[in-house]
Amino acid sequence: MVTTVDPALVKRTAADYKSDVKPIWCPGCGDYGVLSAFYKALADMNMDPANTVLVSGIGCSGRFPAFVEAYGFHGVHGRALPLATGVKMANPNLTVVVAGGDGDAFSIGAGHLPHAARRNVDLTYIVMDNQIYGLTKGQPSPTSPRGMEKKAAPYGSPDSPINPILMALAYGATFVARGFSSRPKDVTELIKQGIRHKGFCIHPGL
Ligand SMILES: Cc1ncc(C[n+]2csc(CCOP(=O)(O)OP(=O)(O)O)c2C)c(N)n1
Ligand SMILES: [Mg+2]
Repeated sequence: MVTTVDPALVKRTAADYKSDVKPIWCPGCGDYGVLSAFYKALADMNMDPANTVLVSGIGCSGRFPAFVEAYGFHGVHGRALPLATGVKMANPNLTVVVAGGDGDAFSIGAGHLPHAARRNVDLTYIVMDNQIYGLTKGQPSPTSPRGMEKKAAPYGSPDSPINPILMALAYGATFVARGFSSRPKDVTELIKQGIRHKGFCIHPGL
């Protein structure tokens, strides 16, 4: 006999949102803290995976959708916001969360931020800002501190970093918050507030 259960009556736990794909981030990476905070936020809100979509660009952080038991779209570098805007326009009933890195958000994809903000698209954008291009082995990003020495910047990063919070506020984002991955309880609360917020919200931080 087939019985159907109203999805709203199912009480999910954080473990229910873990996919079969295991993260292969470097040991100690703050991305793990954001991911576990995200599972917890989904569980606290009892989100229905069938109505939840994760969209990302490219980067270590761009692998986020693969680790979550929900719909996902791993797009191309810097184009997560236009993809997510399209998903939300096609079905406004979906909860659409965008995840990505500081390079994806503030470098190659920076041109999309002001437009997502001014249109106040109902998206939650989680930027995992590790102040570096992680996936490609450590080139300076727009948020790298001045003077940061790496193999790809042997004389130190010569440029001053941007301030993503000020940038998001200047663009008119209607919810802006910053968390720290080593404080997952705080990050969980911020993610929940962001998802509940009707409009564009951005969480740069790691
Ligand atoms: C069009 C294009 N340009 C460059 C790359 C190479 N690339 C892949 S990831 C990346 C930077 C990722 O940095 P970030 O967004 O900060 O993510 P992280 O890996 O640090 O999480 C770059 C430059 C690419 N994949 N596609
Ligand atoms: Mg990065």
